[in-house]
Amino acid sequence: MSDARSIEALCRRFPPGFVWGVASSSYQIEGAAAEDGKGPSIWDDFCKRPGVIADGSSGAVACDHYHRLDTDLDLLTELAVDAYRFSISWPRIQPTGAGAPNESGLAFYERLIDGLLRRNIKPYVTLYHWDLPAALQHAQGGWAARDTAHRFRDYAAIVAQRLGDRVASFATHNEPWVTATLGHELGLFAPGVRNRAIAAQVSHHCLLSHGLAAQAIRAVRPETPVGIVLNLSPITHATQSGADVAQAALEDGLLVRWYMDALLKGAYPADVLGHLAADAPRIESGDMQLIAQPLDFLGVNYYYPTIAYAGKPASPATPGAPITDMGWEVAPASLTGLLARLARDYVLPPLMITENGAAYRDRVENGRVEDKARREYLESHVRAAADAIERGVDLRGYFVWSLLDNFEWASGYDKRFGLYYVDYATQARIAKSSATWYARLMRACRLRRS
Ligand code: IFM
Repeated sequence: MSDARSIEALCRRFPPGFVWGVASSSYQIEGAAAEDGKGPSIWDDFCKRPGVIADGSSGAVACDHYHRLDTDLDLLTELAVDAYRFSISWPRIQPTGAGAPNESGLAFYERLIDGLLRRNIKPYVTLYHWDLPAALQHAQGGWAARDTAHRFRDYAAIVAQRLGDRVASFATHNEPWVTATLGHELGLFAPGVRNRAIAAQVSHHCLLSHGLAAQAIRAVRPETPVGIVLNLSPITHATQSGADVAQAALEDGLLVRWYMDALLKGAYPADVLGHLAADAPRIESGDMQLIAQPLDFLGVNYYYPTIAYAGKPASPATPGAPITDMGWEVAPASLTGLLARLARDYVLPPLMITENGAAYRDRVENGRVEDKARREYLESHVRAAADAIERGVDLRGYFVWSLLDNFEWASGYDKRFGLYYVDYATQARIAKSSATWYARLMRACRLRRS
């Protein structure tokens, strides 16, 4: 089949209203870390600690997106996507995490949203993608304090009031497991705490803040869909040994069921509570009902499957399997399996794949970036998403991570996920061949709808 025919055939496997997009996050691309009244975030602080970021870098400049907004939005037009998922930097809106909003911060996101709407692109807003105002961390221990959930509710209300009339949806949190576990148990991400009990409490406060924010948004904008985004991975056991099987069940509890059960069943899984024992979070009466209020959508970020081993850390790849530059296994069928499993085990709201993508060692040659491996990764995962729909999963959207190469947290700038290559010395953007392919897919899918 010719390339054009195969792209058209792929589009036909998705329903007409399916939302196609790309995603990014504030700290990873914006830069302008201390401009126009923005307060410092915990990532601004964390990056100053020696040794925590692989290349010693930070998001202080990143892709300089804050100063290149219009030309970056033009890239979205070039890609012909329906939607752009981005996050709002809380410390741009409330520099200390409380009190009156910073008008310049709101104005930036107003410009972003209006720029999208002018280009006929739907704004998918995430309220928290890890850049907590540092003042909340210093004053009260950040997410370890219950009060931070209330501060988040106030921030959400400000954003909903000011921008909510023009956004397609609000996601409260991006990947609360990362905030809790990488940020507070393993200490690999900001704020760099290593304490399992604090991590468990943080996960509860993030979920609680999701519930409070959802209520606040709905009070102001009852028509705007509200959801949350989780990083989910199917967990398999390395061998059939009882110990590996038990470890896989526990890992699934910690990563998947802890969040899914709380949000969709209103209770934390008993086996994980038992495992945490004295480190389990303090839960006040009414918390679980708040957390489990109806979701308008659930965002799933999928990258790789997880292999569990008794007595050693889980691995993001089966030995010998093809991997990306992150060391993550390329396993599209695991995406189909994951979505089908969620649909089997839960009464779900509509699902969106809010992130999927791959880092590879891109090289610019003669002004071009030929990233065949990324294109194949994306195409195989889009096919896997279609397989899930054909198996009955109510999947409504797919977003590539990411629009641009960007600051990949503790890995710094060495890992490139973008459809557009960023030359950080000049801030030039170069469309990779995967961008050209994705734009063709977008145009073909758009034609079907018109
Ligand atoms: O870059 C991150 C993003 O911030 C959250 N999800 C996973 C991506 C790749 O690691």
